[in-house]
Amino acid sequence: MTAQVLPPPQTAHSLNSSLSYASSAQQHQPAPLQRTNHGSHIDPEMVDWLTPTSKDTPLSDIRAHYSHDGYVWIKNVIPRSDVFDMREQYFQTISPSGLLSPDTGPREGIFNSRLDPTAHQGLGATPQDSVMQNLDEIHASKEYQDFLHHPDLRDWVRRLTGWQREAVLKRGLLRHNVPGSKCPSGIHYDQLFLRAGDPAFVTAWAPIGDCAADGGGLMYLENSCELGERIEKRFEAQQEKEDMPKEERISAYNRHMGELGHLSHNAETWAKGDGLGKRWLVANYEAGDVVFHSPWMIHASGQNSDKFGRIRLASDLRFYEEGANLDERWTRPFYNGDGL
Ligand SMILES: O=C(O)CCC(=O)C(=O)O
Ligand SMILES: [Fe+2]
Repeated sequence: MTAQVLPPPQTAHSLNSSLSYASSAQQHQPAPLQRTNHGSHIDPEMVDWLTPTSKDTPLSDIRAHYSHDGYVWIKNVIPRSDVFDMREQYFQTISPSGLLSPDTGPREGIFNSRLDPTAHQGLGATPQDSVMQNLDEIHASKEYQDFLHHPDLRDWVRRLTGWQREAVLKRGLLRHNVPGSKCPSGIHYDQLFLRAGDPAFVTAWAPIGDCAADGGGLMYLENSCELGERIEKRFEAQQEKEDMPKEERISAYNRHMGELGHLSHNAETWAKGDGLGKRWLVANYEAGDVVFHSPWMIHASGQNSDKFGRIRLASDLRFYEEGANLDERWTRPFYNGDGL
């Protein structure tokens, strides 16, 4: 029997005012200031709240929300203690770099504010060579590979998509972002990095710890799936015109791409221009939450300005339906130099 596949985001449903996910007390508060990678504040008019969804929302509404908005942020998917175990394991493994504040533990993950943040960047930005071996180790660890297979997470993937069986890409990523450092992730949609496969996956983004809205979590460009798809079509047309070899076309780092494969690192100027004036949606994430987003949804991480000095740690992982045409380059755990 063929498994049911979600309709493409934003094409299958018109906005339906009866959707029950819509309101939250925080949406009446102004969102906190966000910084671009250059350190300036983003115009507050361009920032609003992401909409949370509770687990007991009817499944049809959850699916409609994902299809219409390109994301669904589900609360309490994974037990908090499992998430904090992963946080502890990560900071334990990379603590030889000395980034933790003295007298605090790896489960807390507090940055030593006496250090230079730019010397302690994580994956997605430019980590120092000395930490690379530890990053290889944690990504290959049983604890992290088990996390990618967390039964509660996978259960939600199947519920959301209707797939009978899902395949998780072993190349999940753990990205830390210390207060004051560059954002690990510039503006992008995920298909840009997974071009060798079909845009038929679902990304699960999980904060590994609590992460306040000014703590460097993901921010999503509202209603941006069509725009993401259009931008990719433009790239494809250019590549076609130039008869670019396939290996270059599937690279997120070919000559048409920006720094580190991203569309831009300036969340304000880009959103006002190429982003068509759309707003960034931000959130107070808690350990256990998962945001599922579409391959075309445009997003970036904010700069971490956490007032408690917490290091933002998050993981992104991707699921296809079993048997789908997936990007084989992502089927091995991350290692330094894998070129992706
Ligand atoms: O955690 C990040 O900074 C980036 C994650 C991301 O881009 C994703 O989950 O697709
Ligand atoms: Fe992404």
